[in-house]
Amino acid sequence: MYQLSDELLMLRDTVRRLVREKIAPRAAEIDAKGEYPWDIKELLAKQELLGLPIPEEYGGSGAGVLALCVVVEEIAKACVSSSLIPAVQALGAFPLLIAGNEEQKRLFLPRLASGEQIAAFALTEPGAGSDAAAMATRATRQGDEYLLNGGKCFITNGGLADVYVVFAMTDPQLGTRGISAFVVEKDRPGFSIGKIEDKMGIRGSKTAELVFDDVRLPVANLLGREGEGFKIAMGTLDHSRPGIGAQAVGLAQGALDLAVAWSKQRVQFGGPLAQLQGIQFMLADMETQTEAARGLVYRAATLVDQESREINKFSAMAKMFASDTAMRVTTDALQVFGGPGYMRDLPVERMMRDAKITQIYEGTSQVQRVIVARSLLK
Ligand code: COS
Repeated sequence: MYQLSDELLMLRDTVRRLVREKIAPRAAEIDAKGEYPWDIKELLAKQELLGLPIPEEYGGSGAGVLALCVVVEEIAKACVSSSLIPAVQALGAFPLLIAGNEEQKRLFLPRLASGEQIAAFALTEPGAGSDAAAMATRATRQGDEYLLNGGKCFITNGGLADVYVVFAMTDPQLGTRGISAFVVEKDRPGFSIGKIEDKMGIRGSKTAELVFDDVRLPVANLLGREGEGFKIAMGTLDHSRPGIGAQAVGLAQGALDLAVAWSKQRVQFGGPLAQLQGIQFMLADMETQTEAARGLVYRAATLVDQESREINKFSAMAKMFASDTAMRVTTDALQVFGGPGYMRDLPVERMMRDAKITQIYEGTSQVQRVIVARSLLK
């Protein structure tokens, strides 16, 4: 199955301490203000936690996707918004790792690994959500350049990122084989940021619309070959979905820990809630589901690190099972708290709001089921 090495256990302990001392005390404020936590991004960069899946030759630590998952899980136990910082840095780096040429890797990856620059991954459009191939953004070749027109929506780090990996149609006649991937730097003329979203959860993470109006891109900004964009996007998601699974596991564990502590301390009917079998059964189910989700997430991450051919199915199963678990466990944790849990004074309502997005972004739970079923039936 999976096993955390001594190095990963040490990494987990270091991050656990960092989260307890520096991140957990900021979580409620980050959510309430809805502001990107620049201080925490700097902290994670200083601890060299933004380049975990990037090989050492490109400035990262080369620790891999299982290491990324361990880190994301620990941060998400206390603050999901902050856990997005390493997760989305990886999401933006994966297309470069998968399809970038040597020059592109050397140009972009070291600055992402160090945190000097922030990355974003731009696939979704108003008319292309689950059906990612239905995108309308066009890139038209003109001599040594591409002219990019259209827009993207719901882009994490939109407006904050320095480097965007953008997917666009280069030949609409070819469907998924007519999509190409480009690196778009933030200061390209014609590139602007549209609406900034006001979200239910992950409020410390910025989500924005991107607008491309005759943006000129040199051919050197094409990732892979023309027409390979859809495979690059799907391959990227196969690499990144365990990270969302890890975020969901962290959320579930964080909420469960709070529910256990509350059940021992809260007195009703003459004794602690924990004496009631109705509560005990809920806690037992939450623990079992969380541990099962963790097993699947670590397994998927290990397979990604091993460059297994099975990552498509395992990443989908891990993300689906863990995010559905996070939604159930945070909902039940709030139920254990009762009325006080519904109030903004306690973190459990934030966790329930934050859990919802894990069932939606990087492919809905329904899309993950499509992927698993296709891999069984092909
Ligand atoms: N890795 C590499 N190639 C892949 C792939 C993967 N994981 N998945 C599909 N492909 C290839 C297929 O092999 C096929 O190639 P050929 O043209 O050579 O046959 C091509 O891509 C098209 O694949 P498919 O027919 O499966 O594409 P669909 O349009 O049916 O899309 C789903 C499949 C629904 C799975 C896809 O659109 C998806 O994942 N949607 C969710 C997108 C998402 O996660 N959005 C969130 C935004 S990112 S935060």
